[in-house]
Amino acid sequence: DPHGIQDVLRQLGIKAENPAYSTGRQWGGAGTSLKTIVSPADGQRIAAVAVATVADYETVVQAAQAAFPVWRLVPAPQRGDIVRQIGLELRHHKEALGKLVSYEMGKILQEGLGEVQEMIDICDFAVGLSRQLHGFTMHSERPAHRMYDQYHPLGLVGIISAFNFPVAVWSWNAMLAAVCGDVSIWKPSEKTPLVAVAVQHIIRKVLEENDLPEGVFNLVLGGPEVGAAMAADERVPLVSATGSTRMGRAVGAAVGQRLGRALLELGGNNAIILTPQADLDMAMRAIVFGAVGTAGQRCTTTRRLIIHDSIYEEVSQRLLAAYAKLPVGHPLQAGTLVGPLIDADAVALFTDALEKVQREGATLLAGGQVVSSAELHGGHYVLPALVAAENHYPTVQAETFAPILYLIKYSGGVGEAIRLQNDVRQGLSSAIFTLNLREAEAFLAAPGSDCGIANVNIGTSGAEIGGAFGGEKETGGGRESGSDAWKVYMRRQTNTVNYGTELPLAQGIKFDI
Ligand code: UN1
Repeated sequence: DPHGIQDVLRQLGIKAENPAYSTGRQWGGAGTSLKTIVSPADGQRIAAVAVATVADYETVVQAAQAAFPVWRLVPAPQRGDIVRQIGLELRHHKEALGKLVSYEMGKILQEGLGEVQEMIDICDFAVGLSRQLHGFTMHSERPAHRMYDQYHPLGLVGIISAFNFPVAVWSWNAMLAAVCGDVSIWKPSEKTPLVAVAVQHIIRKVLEENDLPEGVFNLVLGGPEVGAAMAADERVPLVSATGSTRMGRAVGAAVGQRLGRALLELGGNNAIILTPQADLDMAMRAIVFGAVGTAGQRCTTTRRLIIHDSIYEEVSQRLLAAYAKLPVGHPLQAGTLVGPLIDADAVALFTDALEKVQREGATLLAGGQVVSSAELHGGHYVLPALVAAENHYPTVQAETFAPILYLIKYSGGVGEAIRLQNDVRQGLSSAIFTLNLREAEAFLAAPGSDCGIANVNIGTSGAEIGGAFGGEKETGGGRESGSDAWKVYMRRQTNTVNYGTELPLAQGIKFDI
């Protein structure tokens, strides 16, 4: 056990076999079928989890329904205090949880720790927010009338999270939901249930010490049937789902069918524009981190580089040099910058996309091989690929969840680069590197980037939690995390109070009875 995994599992309360669901402190569903979880880093068995059934989901929903009327009466700043304590517990377990994220999901330890830091950061954000669930006051058009809006707790919030950010995305949703007075039901990715079990154990101490009822923070380790049950469930007014566009379409349609609220954060096809006035030293670090970080498995991963032809040669040479010495290896090994892909299917998608795009006319410039060294045996490692391509190729238009960076040339002004950047079906993250004010502002203006995130002299990935996170078009339109994303977790109410002695009608309507 060179990486001390057994110690981490012990610290985080992971057993050899773990139950299928939890309503807070209590666990259940141990009798159902077992699923073994292996690490993408070395193929070793980590532990097993029981798979929740729709009946297990029903038990969890009932616990959540019972908890909601209690939890919504706890004053928001006191709900914030619970979140504050959760943030402290996460700090305490940052090292162990970061390591388990790294080992179960495959991202390098630095990124595993960074992910737990995002959880801590959103806790701090949510604590402050718990005293700032503000509405507006308006001036009524009628005399002796007062108008304002207020935000009430919404109810049960379903959280469907993906394997690539297996715990942070839960925290963005669950911590905001908690201070908003909602109770949450978390269905994590089937590929990464153990970190979810670990998180539930970490928050247990806080739930116990504060004597919280069962049902405020729920976990259900189910498959697509459980996701479908949640999406169709009228008792769940908000379903927040992160993952593929295919999954999002199904969830969005089911939630829409019952006129519920869906918060969707789906695929991206993120580009960085490099204009002739880019600071290339700065840009290189952003590009390489964005393209190969998390082995290309972030929804914000840089997938396209739109390069002015006057600097194309220099950029491609510098990238070739950087890619030639990328340390691909075990994610817990110090010095590794590129860990494994999540599983064998992901490796096949990577290889297929490279074959397909070359048939469409692209040139493979570097990487693209599956790594098969004895040292990395059992893991799903690939060499990140650099590909010279054109934006309209069908494979470039699709999101392949792997480290493939497409180099695309433009020759006109920044307007042409922006058109190429926008000419995909996804709209999550985007960036421009330029020291030219006109180019930067054109990129940020209304006819500029059509994405939910648009950065200047910063890459496409690694957003701070303080901003609203999400994107347009096939990315699904939802916003999670910072800014005023909390509003979607609440029920908005407009109130008008008449403290006068007359009953004037709005719009000056005369109606005498
Ligand atoms: C995701 O990949 O689903 O901006 C989330 C980033 C991270 C979150 C990514 N803060 O890259």
